[in-house]
Amino acid sequence: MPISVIKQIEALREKLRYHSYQYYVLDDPDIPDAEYDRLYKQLLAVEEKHPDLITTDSPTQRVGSKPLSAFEQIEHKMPMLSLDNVFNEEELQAFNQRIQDRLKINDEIGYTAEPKLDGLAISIRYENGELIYAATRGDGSTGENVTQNIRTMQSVPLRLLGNNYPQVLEVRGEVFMPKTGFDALNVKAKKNGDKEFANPRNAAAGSLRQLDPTVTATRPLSLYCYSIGVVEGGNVADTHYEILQQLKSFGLPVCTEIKKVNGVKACLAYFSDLSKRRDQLAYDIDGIVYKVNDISLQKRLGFVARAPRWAIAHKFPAQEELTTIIDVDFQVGRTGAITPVARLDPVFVGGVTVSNATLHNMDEVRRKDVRIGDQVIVRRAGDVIPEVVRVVPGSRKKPLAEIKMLTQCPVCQATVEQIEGEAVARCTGGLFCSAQRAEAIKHFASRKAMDIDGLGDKIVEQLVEENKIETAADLYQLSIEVLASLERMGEKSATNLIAALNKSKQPGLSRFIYALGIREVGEATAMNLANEFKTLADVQHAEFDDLIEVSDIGPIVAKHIVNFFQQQHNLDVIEQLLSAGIKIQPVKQKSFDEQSSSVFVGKTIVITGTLPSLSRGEAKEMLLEAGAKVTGSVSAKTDFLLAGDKAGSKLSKAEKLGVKVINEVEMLLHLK
Ligand code: D41
Repeated sequence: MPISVIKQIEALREKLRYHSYQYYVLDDPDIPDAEYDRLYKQLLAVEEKHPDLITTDSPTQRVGSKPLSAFEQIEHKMPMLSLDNVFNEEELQAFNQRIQDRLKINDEIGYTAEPKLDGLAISIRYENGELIYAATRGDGSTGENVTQNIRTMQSVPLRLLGNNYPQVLEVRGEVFMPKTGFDALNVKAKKNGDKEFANPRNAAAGSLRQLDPTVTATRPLSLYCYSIGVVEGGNVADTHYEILQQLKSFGLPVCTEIKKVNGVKACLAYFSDLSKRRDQLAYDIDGIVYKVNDISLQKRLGFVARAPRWAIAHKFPAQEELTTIIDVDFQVGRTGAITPVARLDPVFVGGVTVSNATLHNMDEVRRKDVRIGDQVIVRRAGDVIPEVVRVVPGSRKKPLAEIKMLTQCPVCQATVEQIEGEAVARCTGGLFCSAQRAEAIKHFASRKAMDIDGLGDKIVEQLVEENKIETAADLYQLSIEVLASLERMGEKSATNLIAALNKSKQPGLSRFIYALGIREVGEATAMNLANEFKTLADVQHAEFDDLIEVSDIGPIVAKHIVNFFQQQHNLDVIEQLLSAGIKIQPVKQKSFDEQSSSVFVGKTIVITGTLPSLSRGEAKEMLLEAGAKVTGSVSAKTDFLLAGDKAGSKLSKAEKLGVKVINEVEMLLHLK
């Protein structure tokens, strides 16, 4: 191979990368598109003559050829956290105050302020400058491998620029669809008789979840990076703002609106400025994110549950529109709660057409004095269920009938009960009520639960109504024939659904607990239960007193959990699920060294012996600050024993129980 060819190819690739960088990252194209195309075609031609010189990081290698049959799961080596919200100045002040109190700082805190893009969070891993994989956020611990699709995005470098990047660099950011690209995509969809997308966020999500990367390649997706995950073999700056500048210098796109601001007043000024310019931005945003700029302060603040204490999303107010209530129906939820739902004259609000809105419960109906025929204001914020806010004052021109709660369940006719002191009314039919059963099964199959692809609400309703299934466990006994006999189901979708059911058979413990649909046990609580008890059997047998020890679980939730596992039919369903081949994956206990700087969050730690430099009180304070629980005695629930000199009986007990023992240096290293 002549050296000159290799050099020519590399020079062309570098030029193309550089011009892409000018265009996508700096937003400052330095050559006309036609010139870029000419260079690109030149590279294609040379590569065609020398196929053995094609590398995966070549600008010509964005679109892989093979569609996938499903996305693989990828575990995030450092979890992708979520963001807490505030909705007004007062809540933002309180956020800032908590930070000042914790850090014991009276001066104004330095923040960065950035638009909160309305897209999907992803993580992209580079090793030695080369894009290795990209994964969606998923539940924060595990996401889907969308590498093929991310590679098709022109703004995502397949190779980082320069040579100052760390050996391993995970970048986190938001994939979104700019407004003009979205409009063009919908015009095209309409012309071709395809389904249009409701809003840019849905379009971005749909495009990223394509199994065929050639489809994704035609979609106008963009990326802005907003933080980093794992970094190895290299240094990053010590402020958030400078880290973002570094990312930019590696060729990664970063939003140009990000600013440094000091104190709450400056945050609010930024918020107000961007609110005014929101419509002129090229992309949809649903708020502003503020982050403590200094990384060492971020580390001192740590995390609670799954969100950092050092960042907050300040959401724009929900959008509101006027419409009319055509009717009120009652829906039965999986726990029997009966919710009044307003049927509306369809109205476009917050990016989608809304024709139903919740009225929550009868207390709310009475408080707002909502009646059929009223003109009302409906509100929709982000991904929240639309709600009726209030009746338009003075709009009721004639007397209208009051809305009354039903006395019998609209589905199973069982009595509806209203418990003293509770706002919600409930159907007493329990599992005899097909609506409750159907809702429980829908919840079981949903994305954040067992994630059974293709088992939509309508299918579950049909299966339950036609008595083809009674419980979630029956799903795993369905045959292709039975499924294919359903309305709007063919042989092919039936086969796919069976495959999806099989694929769902290896859930993590927290997903499985969440899927059971125990009252008030959401994703975060399920995660806490899994981490605390490690096995399903231990969760099942946990007593009230053990449960209230778990973070986020109070007496009411603890009681719901105990009740759930006392009911024989629930135990039967669990038994049937396990004998249908569901294998709950063991809770992963990462080795100490693999864990991120947040190793102590939510962990139970015992301190013993004389530490070389700190007093036990000081060590305790630092650990509490890092989100740990510090207790006095070693038990099976202890995560770490921090041991100094003359550790004595606690050390021997920890060793016997297999509790990880660390010393002061190890603790300090992991607090940094
Ligand atoms: O623009 C966004 N949507 C955005 C999302 C942003 N600008 N910054 C973010 N920062 C974080 C932390 C502070 C946890 C690194 C985020 C998100 N998280 C986020 N997006 C989805 C879940 C969390």
